[in-house]
Amino acid sequence: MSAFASLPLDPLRIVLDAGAGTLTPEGPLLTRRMSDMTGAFADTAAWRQAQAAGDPVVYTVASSPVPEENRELPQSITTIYPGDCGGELYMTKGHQHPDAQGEIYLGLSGVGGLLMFDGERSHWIDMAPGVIGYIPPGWAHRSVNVGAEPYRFLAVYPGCAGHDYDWVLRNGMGRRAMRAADGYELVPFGSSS
Ligand code: PAN
Ligand code: ZN
Repeated sequence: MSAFASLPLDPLRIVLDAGAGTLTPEGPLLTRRMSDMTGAFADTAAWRQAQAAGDPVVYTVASSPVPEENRELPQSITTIYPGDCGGELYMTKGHQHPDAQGEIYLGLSGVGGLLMFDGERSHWIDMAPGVIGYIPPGWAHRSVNVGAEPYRFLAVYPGCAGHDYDWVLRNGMGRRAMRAADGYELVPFGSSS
């Protein structure tokens, strides 16, 4: 991510459009489709079927140009679309910061959940517009859309944090968020019902 600027970056005015899910000026935009979610959803048959049936976009991440470099403070807006895969609600891949650093999320639109796991304990925060979810150092984190509209949030994190996705594949996230009649239900990670 060092392709943007030689350090230090100049002061920057960034416009957040919560309705569009954009930060202007823009940095990189990531699009995560079902085919990018290897190992994430418990029901692998449903996951393969979803790829064959159009490989839908599960979420996007729009960043500002602030680079992921030591001492910088990058920001991004994640938009998770509504849906489920075998009953498991659409979510981010989830990661641990290899350099244990805290992070804040601010809900912008829709409703979601911030699932955290420290290897032993899991913690869930209900997210909505105006809610700040605080992720302490050492807690892996994954976001889930629990509603019928796109769930969108701003993330701000230290540029040195890094993103370890394999940690979640090795250790899980403690729980999974499944669609339920009254919204969502959290179940043990090893179970999908
Ligand atoms: C967020 C996440 C973003 C996408 O900006 O990176 O929501 O989730 P995954 O990285 O798990 O695909 C963040 O936590 N940054 O540190
Ligand atoms: Zn993070």
